[in-house]
Amino acid sequence: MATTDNTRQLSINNDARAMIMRAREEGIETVWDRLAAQQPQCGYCALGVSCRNCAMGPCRVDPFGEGPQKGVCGADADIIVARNLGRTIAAGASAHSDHGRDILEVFAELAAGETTGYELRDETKLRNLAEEWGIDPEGKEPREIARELATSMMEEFGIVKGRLSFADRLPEQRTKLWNDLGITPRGIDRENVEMLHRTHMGVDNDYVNTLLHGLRTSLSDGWGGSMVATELSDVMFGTPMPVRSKVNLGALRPECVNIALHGHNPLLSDVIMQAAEDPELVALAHEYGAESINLVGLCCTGNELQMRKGLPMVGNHLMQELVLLTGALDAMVVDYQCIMPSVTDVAKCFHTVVISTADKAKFTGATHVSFDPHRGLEIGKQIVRMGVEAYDNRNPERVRIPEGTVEMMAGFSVEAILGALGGTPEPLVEAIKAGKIRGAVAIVGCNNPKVPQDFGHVTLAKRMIENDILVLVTGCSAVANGKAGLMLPEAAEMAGPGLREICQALGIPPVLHMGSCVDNTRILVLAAALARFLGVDISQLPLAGAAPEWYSEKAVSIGAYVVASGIETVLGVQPAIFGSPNVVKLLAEGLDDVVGAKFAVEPDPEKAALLIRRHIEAKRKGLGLSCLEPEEMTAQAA
Ligand code: BF8
Ligand code: SF4
Repeated sequence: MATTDNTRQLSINNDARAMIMRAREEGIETVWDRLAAQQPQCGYCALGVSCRNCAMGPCRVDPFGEGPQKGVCGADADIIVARNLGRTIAAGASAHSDHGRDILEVFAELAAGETTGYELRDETKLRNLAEEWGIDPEGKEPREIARELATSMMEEFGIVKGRLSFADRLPEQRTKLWNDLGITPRGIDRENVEMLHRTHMGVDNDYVNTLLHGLRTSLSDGWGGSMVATELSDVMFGTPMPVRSKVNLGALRPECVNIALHGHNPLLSDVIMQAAEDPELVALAHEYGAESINLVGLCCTGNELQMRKGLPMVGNHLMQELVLLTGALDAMVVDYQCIMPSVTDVAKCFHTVVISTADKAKFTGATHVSFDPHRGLEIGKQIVRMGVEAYDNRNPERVRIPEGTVEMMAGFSVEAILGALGGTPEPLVEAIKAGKIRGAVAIVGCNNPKVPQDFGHVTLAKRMIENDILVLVTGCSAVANGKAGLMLPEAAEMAGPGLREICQALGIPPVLHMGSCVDNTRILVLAAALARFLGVDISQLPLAGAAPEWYSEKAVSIGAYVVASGIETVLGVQPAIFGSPNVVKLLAEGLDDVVGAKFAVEPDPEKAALLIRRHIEAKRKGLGLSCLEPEEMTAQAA
């Protein structure tokens, strides 16, 4: 296999490039090799005009107008594209909401006193949530409140209530808009199931109607399942507060047992963190000659633990194979979502054990330890023990850990941000009014091997802060910006004068880590709080969203609920919709008249930055605030 160094086109991260080179030297296949082997990828699928929803097909519509224009059933490009997009949203929303349900079930079992290793760590948040949900917490024990809250939340997954309580957090303008459009989500599972129904052959054959339900489905995630996940995780594991941490492969320690926690759900990883401190297991690690047990995070499970406990991160999505290539990882513990099936193949080339833990997410080549919250701590210890034992098989001669880590801060929950501002959004609003902060952008989502890893996230974030736009990050974007050194208070030096002044006064970075991907709901909550404070709709605020390197169905759901909540969103990777000019027109133009926000697709982060700046200035103008005119802004930094 060739070992020429073209890795700059694959990642902007030195650690990643070093490990890609090692993979090539050793003939170990990675995601980039498989992407190359897939070329050319199917053009029909890329445009969204292929359908295999029934056995009369599969069908495809010819985008050049020469071949068939309808599937066997008569569905045209509009219907096929809308149905495919609808199913993509439903899959993403289901992933998030099923994660939320898993948290809720353990929360209910905790309330019933049936779990080990879990506590109600944030009682204030529990009481606040109870009140918000119409439960009187007065004179009740925390567990009793939790029981009532759990029941009430479970009712919102189905059709018992017909409404989502968290939607009460919206400004009234948005509530009315959703009601008028008929897109207020009625139940978390219900909207997803209905999307599968609607996209069965011969049900919803009106692409506009299908896409409106797509918005409702995504809202059942953002204001439903994901929000349940975030809020209950805070109650059980603690509401994040600013914390120092670090990132990069250098977080692996050659002298220690290294265990990576990968996936999305904090339920098991939190108890694993407790288990890793168990004196017996630490003693066992010593027996094997290791100094201690070192836990590191990957992807959003890592984000959850970094946000609450400062756990060091080894990387984001595209690092999951590369961390194995260090030869220093003894165990990779996975729960679910975004875990490439290939990790077990790469692990086989080393001594690393891959331990799957969710019964709904098994991996060929992994050892499965079934997670059971009733025996949480016991299972946590069992898993840590497996990691310690695997350390004994490590070949020190094969260990190659790139040196150094980058310091970063995490922990910016809404509570933490408002806390830093003195308990009210007013100082932030005043800074925006005065133009010191022009607005804010949420940069979220994944890595995608079609984009040089982290390039989109970091370039966009830099342009934003240089131009006094506060950046909020979650998911893999947070990890990317952490690696780039943008998530320390010192990074305020890189910001424009206004944002720099505010960050320095508050001692915060210009790029704020708000958590995992389900924690995008924190951004919704913050946006809604700002809008309510100002007495305006969310769509009037100088805000934008961006997903420069997205790959996942979950990211499509996120994009849709962000737009449906009134925040314009720029995607860096083309979604599979371009086979239907009508769908494109609806999403990129028409939606603006309907929900006050729309999508844009812009692969070049410099151009995306300009788009966002212009959008933010236009929103400022709408609010009667000082603003720059479009011609005053160029594609370069101010
Ligand atoms: O939920 S950003 S690659 S790890 S999907 Fe996955 Fe995308 Fe990363 Fe987290 Ni979110
Ligand atoms: Fe073809 Fe229609 Fe069946 Fe899709 S639903 S596979 S377009 S016949």
